[in-house]
Amino acid sequence: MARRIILCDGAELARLWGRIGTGEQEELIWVPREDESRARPRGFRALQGRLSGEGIEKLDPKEGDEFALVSEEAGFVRAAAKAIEKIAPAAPVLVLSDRIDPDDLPHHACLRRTGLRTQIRDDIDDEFTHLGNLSRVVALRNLLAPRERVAILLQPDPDPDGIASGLALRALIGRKRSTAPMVAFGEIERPENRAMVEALGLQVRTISPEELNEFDGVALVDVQPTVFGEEIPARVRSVDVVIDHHPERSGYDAVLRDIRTSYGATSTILTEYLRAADLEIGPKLATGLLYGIKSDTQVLGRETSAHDVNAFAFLHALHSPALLRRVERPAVPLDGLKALGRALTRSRVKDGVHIVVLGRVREDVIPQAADFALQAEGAEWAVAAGLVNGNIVFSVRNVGYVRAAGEVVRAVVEGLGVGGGHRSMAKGIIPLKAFREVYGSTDQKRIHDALEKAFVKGIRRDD
Ligand SMILES: [Mn+2]
Repeated sequence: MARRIILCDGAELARLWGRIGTGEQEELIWVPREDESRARPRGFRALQGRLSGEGIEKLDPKEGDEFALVSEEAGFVRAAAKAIEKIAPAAPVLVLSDRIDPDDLPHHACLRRTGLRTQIRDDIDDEFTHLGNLSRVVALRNLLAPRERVAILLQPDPDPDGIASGLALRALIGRKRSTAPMVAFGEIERPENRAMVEALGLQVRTISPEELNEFDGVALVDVQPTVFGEEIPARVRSVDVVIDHHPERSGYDAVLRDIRTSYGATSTILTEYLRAADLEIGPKLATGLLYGIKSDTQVLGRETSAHDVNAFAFLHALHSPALLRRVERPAVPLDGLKALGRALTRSRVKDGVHIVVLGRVREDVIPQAADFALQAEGAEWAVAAGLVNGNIVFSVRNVGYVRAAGEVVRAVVEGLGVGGGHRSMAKGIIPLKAFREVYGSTDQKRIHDALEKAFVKGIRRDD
């Protein structure tokens, strides 16, 4: 087990540490002061010859060990940091001090400062978690800094979690769109995802796998290389960085890999990175990450970890509610609203199901119409359907405590089209041709009645 080597400057601070209580990973070292009595604080080893002697070498740090310096003297911290750098150049250092001015801290590749008496045990554990994240950020920056052009590769049809994570990674490595563009092998297709990039003024470039060779650094967020299938070029099989929360896959190389499958969103990992690095998070980035977590966890529903909740709370204080509203409720074209108006004059709530058939509309109108239709009194389910490119596209919403929407949609489209989704949201697509073959016509009344019948049946099944 990796150690936390705690160096306390003098017996008084050592005793204070002892009173706070010690963790089992901690190795307690007392650095006696010149004028100090020989009485060794309980639980501590004395560092013979102070920081300059052989004592420090005998600590024999291993990879993964971390240090803490407990002191109120900048001189001690500087000397200790220097001594540690000699025996363990890569080891992270946590400085615990209430009085040292941050400007007086030594320059060190991975050093974090926090309070001392102001801390309680849980906070110290948290700080080590931040330090662990900072170590990853430092490694990430060291790896990517010399690369001229870095591709931030997202999954095809990137979703809000991937897009926000890409934006955060770019901020972490201090790049702009020109030197670290977000790229994907497919267009952003889902209207909700397009709404996000439009509202936040982002760009995701669609590239071919071969175009990846134009970059001298490749970082994947919210996706792992083997997702792209067997035909992927070598450049994607051996990348620089992979940060993801999906199940770990094999069959590829990454210099830095951070896969956290217990997390509900990659945006949570990146939020922890940003926090650990003490980077200022503007409202745009905070809103993107907040929405990334919100959409990947179905608003902190299933498969949400305490990390996601913490990150969400942290981002919530920084995000822009106006911007979030624009992402979640993008502008609806007037003819879309009029189509909804006409559909509502004909709609009814039957057995808790509210169906609105919009006719020909822009696709992004459909999910918003479904959200709105769910507000009808007595409705537990809402289905909004529209005609898009020769298909009947429909969005489904429910109140959450009923059957899973994705399940019902799969039953409804069986043998006709494709569909799926989550507990309270789902989407289905039925080609008009397939619908006509089964129902004889594709007029709006026929679509309404067919969907109503299929949904009522699908929802009541096995009840
Ligand atoms: Mn994700």
